[in-house]
Amino acid sequence: MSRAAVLFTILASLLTTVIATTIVINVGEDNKNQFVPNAVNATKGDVIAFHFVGGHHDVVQSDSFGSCNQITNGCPNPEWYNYTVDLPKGQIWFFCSTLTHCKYYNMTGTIFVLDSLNQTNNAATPLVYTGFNILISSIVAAFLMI
Ligand SMILES: [Cu+2]
Repeated sequence: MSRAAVLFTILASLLTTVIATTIVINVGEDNKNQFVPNAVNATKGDVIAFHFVGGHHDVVQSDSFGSCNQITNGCPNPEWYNYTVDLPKGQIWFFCSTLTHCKYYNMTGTIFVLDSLNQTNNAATPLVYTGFNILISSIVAAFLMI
Protein backbone atom coordinates (compact mmCIF):
# COMPACT_ATOMS: atom_id res chain seq x y z
CA MET A 1 0.00 0.00 0.00
CA SER A 2 1.37 3.43 -0.88
CA ARG A 3 2.04 6.05 1.74
CA ALA A 4 -0.84 8.16 0.43
CA ALA A 5 -3.24 5.22 0.73
CA VAL A 6 -2.06 4.51 4.26
CA LEU A 7 -2.48 8.16 5.19
CA PHE A 8 -5.95 8.28 3.65
CA THR A 9 -6.97 5.16 5.58
CA ILE A 10 -5.73 6.62 8.84
CA LEU A 11 -7.43 9.96 8.28
CA ALA A 12 -10.67 8.23 7.33
CA SER A 13 -10.60 6.16 10.50
CA LEU A 14 -9.76 9.28 12.49
CA LEU A 15 -12.77 11.08 11.05
CA THR A 16 -15.03 8.12 11.88
CA THR A 17 -13.67 8.01 15.41
CA VAL A 18 -14.37 11.68 15.97
CA ILE A 19 -17.94 11.48 14.67
CA ALA A 20 -19.11 8.18 16.20
CA THR A 21 -19.71 8.31 19.92
CA THR A 22 -20.78 5.88 22.58
CA ILE A 23 -23.62 6.88 24.88
CA VAL A 24 -24.13 4.85 28.03
CA ILE A 25 -27.58 4.22 29.51
CA ASN A 26 -27.68 2.44 32.87
CA VAL A 27 -30.46 -0.15 33.19
CA GLY A 28 -31.82 -0.71 36.69
CA GLU A 29 -29.71 1.95 38.36
CA ASP A 30 -30.13 2.10 42.17
CA ASN A 31 -32.06 -1.20 41.88
CA LYS A 32 -35.03 0.71 40.49
CA ASN A 33 -37.01 -0.06 37.36
CA GLN A 34 -35.54 2.77 35.34
CA PHE A 35 -33.21 3.75 32.52
CA VAL A 36 -30.69 6.45 33.49
CA PRO A 37 -30.77 8.67 31.54
CA ASN A 38 -34.12 7.88 29.93
CA ALA A 39 -33.62 10.33 27.08
CA VAL A 40 -30.48 10.88 25.00
CA ASN A 41 -29.49 12.73 21.87
CA ALA A 42 -27.58 10.81 19.22
CA THR A 43 -26.70 10.84 15.54
CA LYS A 44 -26.68 7.99 13.05
CA GLY A 45 -23.73 5.65 13.72
CA ASP A 46 -23.53 6.38 17.43
CA VAL A 47 -23.60 3.41 19.79
CA ILE A 48 -26.10 3.32 22.62
CA ALA A 49 -24.48 1.10 25.26
CA PHE A 50 -27.08 -0.26 27.67
CA HIS A 51 -25.29 -1.20 30.89
CA PHE A 52 -27.33 -3.59 33.05
CA VAL A 53 -26.36 -2.56 36.56
CA GLY A 54 -29.13 -3.95 38.77
CA GLY A 55 -32.22 -6.17 38.87
CA HIS A 56 -33.54 -8.22 35.93
CA HIS A 57 -34.49 -6.26 32.85
CA ASP A 58 -34.40 -6.18 29.07
CA VAL A 59 -34.57 -3.58 26.32
CA VAL A 60 -37.05 -3.77 23.46
CA GLN A 61 -38.16 -1.22 20.90
CA SER A 62 -41.67 0.20 21.11
CA ASP A 63 -43.95 1.96 18.64
CA SER A 64 -44.30 5.37 20.29
CA PHE A 65 -43.27 7.59 23.21
CA GLY A 66 -44.03 5.98 26.59
CA SER A 67 -45.55 2.93 24.89
CA CYS A 68 -45.31 -0.68 26.11
CA ASN A 69 -46.11 -2.13 22.67
CA GLN A 70 -43.17 -4.27 21.58
CA ILE A 71 -42.07 -4.09 17.92
CA THR A 72 -38.68 -5.88 18.10
CA ASN A 73 -37.15 -8.73 20.01
CA GLY A 74 -35.34 -7.68 23.14
CA CYS A 75 -32.05 -8.53 24.75
CA PRO A 76 -32.44 -10.72 27.85
CA ASN A 77 -30.51 -9.13 30.71
CA PRO A 78 -26.90 -9.16 29.45
CA GLU A 79 -24.23 -7.11 31.20
CA TRP A 80 -23.89 -4.84 28.18
CA TYR A 81 -26.04 -4.46 25.08
CA ASN A 82 -24.83 -2.21 22.28
CA TYR A 83 -27.31 -0.73 19.83
CA THR A 84 -25.97 1.19 16.83
CA VAL A 85 -28.27 4.00 15.75
CA ASP A 86 -29.24 3.37 12.11
CA LEU A 87 -31.85 6.11 11.71
CA PRO A 88 -30.74 9.39 10.05
CA LYS A 89 -33.22 11.50 11.99
CA GLY A 90 -36.23 11.03 14.28
CA GLN A 91 -36.96 9.17 17.49
CA ILE A 92 -36.42 5.60 18.69
CA TRP A 93 -38.49 4.46 21.69
CA PHE A 94 -37.69 1.57 23.98
CA PHE A 95 -38.90 -0.02 27.19
CA CYS A 96 -38.31 -2.94 29.54
CA SER A 97 -40.72 -5.81 28.91
CA THR A 98 -39.98 -7.60 32.19
CA LEU A 99 -43.10 -8.14 34.30
CA THR A 100 -44.86 -4.81 34.90
CA HIS A 101 -41.80 -2.56 34.67
CA CYS A 102 -43.19 -0.61 31.72
CA LYS A 103 -46.86 -0.43 32.63
CA TYR A 104 -46.51 0.38 36.36
CA TYR A 105 -43.06 1.94 36.59
CA ASN A 106 -42.93 3.65 33.20
CA MET A 107 -39.57 2.01 32.48
CA THR A 108 -39.28 3.59 29.05
CA GLY A 109 -36.81 5.73 27.18
CA THR A 110 -36.22 7.72 24.01
CA ILE A 111 -33.31 8.19 21.66
CA PHE A 112 -33.62 11.52 19.87
CA VAL A 113 -31.76 11.06 16.59
CA LEU A 114 -30.51 14.43 15.39
CA ASP A 115 -29.47 15.30 11.87
CA SER A 116 -25.67 15.05 12.12
CA LEU A 117 -25.30 18.33 10.21
CA ASN A 118 -27.74 20.22 12.41
CA GLN A 119 -27.10 19.29 16.04
CA THR A 120 -28.46 21.80 18.50
CA ASN A 121 -28.66 20.16 21.91
CA ASN A 122 -25.87 17.62 22.28
CA ALA A 123 -24.09 19.41 25.13
CA ALA A 124 -26.64 18.00 27.57
CA THR A 125 -25.93 14.35 26.73
CA PRO A 126 -23.19 12.17 28.21
CA LEU A 127 -21.12 11.68 25.06
CA VAL A 128 -17.98 9.59 25.43
CA TYR A 129 -15.27 10.21 22.85
CA THR A 130 -12.66 7.55 22.31
CA GLY A 131 -9.75 9.91 22.88
CA PHE A 132 -7.14 7.17 22.90
CA ASN A 133 -7.91 6.17 19.31
CA ILE A 134 -7.73 9.79 18.20
CA LEU A 135 -4.33 10.21 19.88
CA ILE A 136 -2.83 7.07 18.31
CA SER A 137 -4.16 7.94 14.83
CA SER A 138 -2.76 11.47 15.09
CA ILE A 139 0.68 10.22 16.12
CA VAL A 140 0.82 7.70 13.26
CA ALA A 141 -0.35 10.30 10.73
CA ALA A 142 2.26 12.81 11.95
CA PHE A 143 4.98 10.15 11.74
CA LEU A 144 4.08 9.32 8.11
CA MET A 145 4.28 12.97 7.08
CA ILE A 146 7.85 13.36 8.35
CU1 LIG B 1 -37.17 -3.88 33.86
